Amino acid sequence: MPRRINILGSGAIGGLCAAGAQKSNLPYCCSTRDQRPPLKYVEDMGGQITTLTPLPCNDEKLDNNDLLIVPLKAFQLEHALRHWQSRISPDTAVVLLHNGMGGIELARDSIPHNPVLLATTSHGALKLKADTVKHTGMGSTMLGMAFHHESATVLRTQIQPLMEACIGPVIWRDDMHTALWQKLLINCAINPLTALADVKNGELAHISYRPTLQAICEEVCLTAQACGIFMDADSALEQVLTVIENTANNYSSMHQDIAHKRPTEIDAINGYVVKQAQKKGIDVPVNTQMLLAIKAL
Ligand code: KPL
Repeated sequence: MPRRINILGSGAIGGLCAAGAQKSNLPYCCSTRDQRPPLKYVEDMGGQITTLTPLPCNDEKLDNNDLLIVPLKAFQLEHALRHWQSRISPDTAVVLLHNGMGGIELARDSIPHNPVLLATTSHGALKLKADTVKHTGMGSTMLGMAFHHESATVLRTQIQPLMEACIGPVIWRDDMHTALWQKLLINCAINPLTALADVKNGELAHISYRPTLQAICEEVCLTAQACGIFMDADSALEQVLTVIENTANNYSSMHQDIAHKRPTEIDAINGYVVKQAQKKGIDVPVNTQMLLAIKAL
């Protein structure tokens, strides 16, 4: 009997996870907050619609037969982990799947004994309606341990195939910190610019955006290097351009947050870089400009 997959929230990436679990015939349930309507439909990139039929969620404490996937916004994590702390056993595996940084610290504080994995994805997904998600850009998902756990090897063999089914292809990373910085860089470049200019990701391929994208990449790479993570600005820009191309038809999550007047993840994205840069005495004017401009909206 495979682990039951518990997916939190009703966000677009959670929807992709649910559709993946369903297509692979894995037992899954979706926990939504308050009165929010549950997700019902997920349209794949070929236009085919999966109707979600999750197992009902019950109030039983999760155990080592469960996997808790937390595809929430960075700023929702603290509240969610505090809420779930008492609803999971110390051996329930938890996967945090969010943009930006801060998850490791929160997990260390609130669920220090649990096996916690981090995931970061470059799939594009969009909520078309309260109950409908569309997969708008093919990507991949990096997965690794958030911090040391004695059963890390066993966990990998159990959790990686489940995540592969939910939101594959999955690439296992022993250097998850580097993977997080690489994704952080992509979000620092694409998310604020698409939100400020009110455009789809693909628009950023226009040459007029190149100097800003390049400056963001250089600043993030300098900051990452000062934090002990090697990243090269030229290949970073190439990665950003590849994601722009692969998710051309997607509105970034920050664009959607601004468009729907929701709080954004700017503090965990460009804000995180600005904070780290300040600590290291590095000037990051373009990331600072992005942070202030998004906050001013
Ligand atoms: O992660 C994303 C986001 O929108 O938050 C990208 C990869 C930029 C896709 O839109």
